[in-house]
Amino acid sequence: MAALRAPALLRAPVPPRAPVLLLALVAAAARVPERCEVPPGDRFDCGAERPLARAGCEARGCCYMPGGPRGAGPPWCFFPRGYRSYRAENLTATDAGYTALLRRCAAGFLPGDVGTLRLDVALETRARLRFTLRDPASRRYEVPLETPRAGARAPGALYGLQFSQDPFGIVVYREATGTVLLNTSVAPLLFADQFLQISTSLPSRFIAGLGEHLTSLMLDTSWTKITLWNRDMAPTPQVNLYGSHPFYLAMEEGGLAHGVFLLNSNAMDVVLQPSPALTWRTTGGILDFYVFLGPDPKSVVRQYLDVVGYPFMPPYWGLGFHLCRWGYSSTAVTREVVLNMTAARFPLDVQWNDLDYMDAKRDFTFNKKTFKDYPDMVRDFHQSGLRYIMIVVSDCPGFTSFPITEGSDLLHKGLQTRAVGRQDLAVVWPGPTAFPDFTNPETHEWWYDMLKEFHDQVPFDGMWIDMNEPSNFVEGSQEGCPSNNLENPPYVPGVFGGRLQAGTICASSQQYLSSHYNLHSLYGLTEAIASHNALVRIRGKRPFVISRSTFAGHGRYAGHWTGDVRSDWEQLYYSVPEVLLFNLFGVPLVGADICGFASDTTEELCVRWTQLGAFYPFMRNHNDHGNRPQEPFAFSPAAQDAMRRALSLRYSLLPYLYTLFHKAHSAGETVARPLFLEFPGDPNTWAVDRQLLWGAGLLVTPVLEAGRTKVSGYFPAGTWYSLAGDSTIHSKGQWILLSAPLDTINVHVRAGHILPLQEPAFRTAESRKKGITLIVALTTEGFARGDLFWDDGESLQTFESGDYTQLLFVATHGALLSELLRTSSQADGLLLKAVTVLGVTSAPRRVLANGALVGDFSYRSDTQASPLEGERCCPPWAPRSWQGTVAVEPV
Ligand code: MIG
Repeated sequence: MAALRAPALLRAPVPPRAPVLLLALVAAAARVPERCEVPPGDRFDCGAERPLARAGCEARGCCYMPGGPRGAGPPWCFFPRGYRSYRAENLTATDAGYTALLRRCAAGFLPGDVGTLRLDVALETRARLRFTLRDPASRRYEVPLETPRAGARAPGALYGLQFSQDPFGIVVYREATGTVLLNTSVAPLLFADQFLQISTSLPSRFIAGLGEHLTSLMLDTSWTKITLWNRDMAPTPQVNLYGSHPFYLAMEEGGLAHGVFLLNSNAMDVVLQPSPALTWRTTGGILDFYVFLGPDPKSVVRQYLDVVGYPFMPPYWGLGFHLCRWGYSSTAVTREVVLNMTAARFPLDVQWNDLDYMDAKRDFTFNKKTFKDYPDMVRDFHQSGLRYIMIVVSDCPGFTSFPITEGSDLLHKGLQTRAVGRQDLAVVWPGPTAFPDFTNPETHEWWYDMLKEFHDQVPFDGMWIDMNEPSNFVEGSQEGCPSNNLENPPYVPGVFGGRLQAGTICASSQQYLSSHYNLHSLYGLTEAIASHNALVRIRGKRPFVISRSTFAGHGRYAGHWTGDVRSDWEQLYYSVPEVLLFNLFGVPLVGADICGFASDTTEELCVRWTQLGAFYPFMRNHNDHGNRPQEPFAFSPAAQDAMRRALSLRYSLLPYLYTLFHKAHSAGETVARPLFLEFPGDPNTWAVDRQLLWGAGLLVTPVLEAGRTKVSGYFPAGTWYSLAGDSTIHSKGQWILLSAPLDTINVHVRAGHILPLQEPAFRTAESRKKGITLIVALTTEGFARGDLFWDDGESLQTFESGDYTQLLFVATHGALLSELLRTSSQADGLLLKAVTVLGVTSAPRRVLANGALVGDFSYRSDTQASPLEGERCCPPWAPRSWQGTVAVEPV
């Protein structure tokens, strides 16, 4: 079996390349030295940190060939073949893997160039290897993420390794196929204090990840620069947004997949080029790579989450419908919204307030006039089965703002010593503001105190943490920023605004763990951790935190909404890949503001957005102040009807959704899932990002364009039943045009799956008490399986402590078996009410439940789905006796 080969030391491996574009070159270049004959798509930038003219370029030993737009295509100044930066010495095997010293071959051209590096390779598991490049002579900043500890080298690895000595390079290939997954010898390694660069070849053009950006699911490899540096920025293509996830998943021929994670939180650019190849260019820290070998894409995601953490388990109510807007200006207005929802018979689980509740826009205060009865309002909501969430901006400069003035209460509470920087005077809503430094453990205590004190007055159920990029209304601080290397690094990635301080605080502000320069993109994550932990202590129940800013590993503590999206069709589409990508990043609790946040929505857009939003794992309608109202009740009766249908579809699917969250939490799975995760062997699925799956069994095909009543969707080979049981698709793996009138969203069940559903209600507290219905979607061979995870919906650690119920369902040979794998007290009240079997090809003679005849069943042969529906078929499947059988006997 795939034993690890002893690493071969290769001499300068020049990857063999077809001379595709050589013709053009030869014509232009009688004088081009051979080492500069590099096809444009294979050129790596030698002057990334500043535009060089010929002399400067050649002084670096690089090749200069101007042509094409500067910065948007092949670099004008690029490395020649065989350019020597570092050579490897003393490569030796260790218990964990390998180690070597790398030495600079000649003086580097960057300030702070590091002459000697240490390479450590750890063969951590069969499918995961890690390699780091550090400066052995100085302790540089490393991301404070707890990662699994590496033991001895894992046997039977899926990867093979080769090193090239001079110039240094590392090659990771797949043992089974020989495919090269990573090859850093395609370009020189650079390692200076504030400029670290490493390139690799890619085995295909199908690469997804590197968020957060407004992008299609698969990235464009024709000279795309992707910048990571958390930024308060309304979603716009090609710019850095709120979060940083330096992880990609790449597809290989035959449907195999691997992933790469660079554990680095500094401002960085990632450049994709046509060869295809990828360059990481970061401004600090160390190079700390994980490679995940899959071999299938689902395993890649799990292996990534093994490193950064599995998602937290949300409370059941958090999967219901959330309603918010900026501009619910008083408790009276907020109460009225809830009344309107009830009167119009819309489900609602969580009512939110934006900044409006605050006194002078300061955290942990409320307006004693407009929100005079705020505590009572929240208690009244609780009485009616609602949950309540309000925005907290404190941690962010924005609104989070703590006015820092001499003698202010907050100073007494010790904020000053816990703030980022001196008292870095950012400006946000309340005026001069300081940002709590969540890398300081003391700040977590203080944060808890603040929240606890507020919660004692206003018993909120969850937190919405905003502006935590962190966002600042002035650049750096009111007094500007000092002048130093951190504020003015030799290389500034392609950040929006052109400077690291743009829209945030000074890079050289000091935090407890390191400089803000290093920690910036962790601000939201560290706040999410503090908030998550504080909520656990205050409420003793599962926390619910939604954050705008994120970093790798965020999903372990909180969810994410995609920020200030515009109310238009383009952004409706982009929300699909965003939700899918955040699932790959391990943040399954994600959604966009339904109907759009910025600008006025339209009725049609809002209907379509509500239909799609019913399939966001986190479903919230939120609106900017001043815009046309967009609560479901604000539209025509026909539109309301369509929205009601979408909401009741979601509420009926919640037991299935909840079970998916359990699998994300317990096994590192995704909830909303791109098609390629389930069908990697079908390359037609790889780029599909206008549809999404829930788990393995449910395919959603939304309308994403105006004025359409038809939508085309890709259906991988197999049988797909409409959820309503009125049509069936037998696909060979093809695009299918579906009818999609305005009141309909297409949802298909994949043959082979059993989904647990529940009758909807206006609150999950109610729907949770209703009977369960199973949708059994048979394959043509008559097989299906599924499961249900159930607990009380909000206690902490139910899975970890074994306090849950789990059922397995299998349909085979004309019988549906239900097996109770585990039960807890929480199963009380859980009843199987009905079973619908899709794909029953002939009318049954009789139906038995646990051996007893079921009188009350119906069979429809008029539709291809041939649904068989048994109501009240299963009284024997009462609480503690979920073991049972429904047998369908053919005529
Ligand atoms: O300056 O709290 O993305 O959802 O409504 C804007 C007001 C601050 C930005 C958030 C948005 C929220 C808004 N906030």
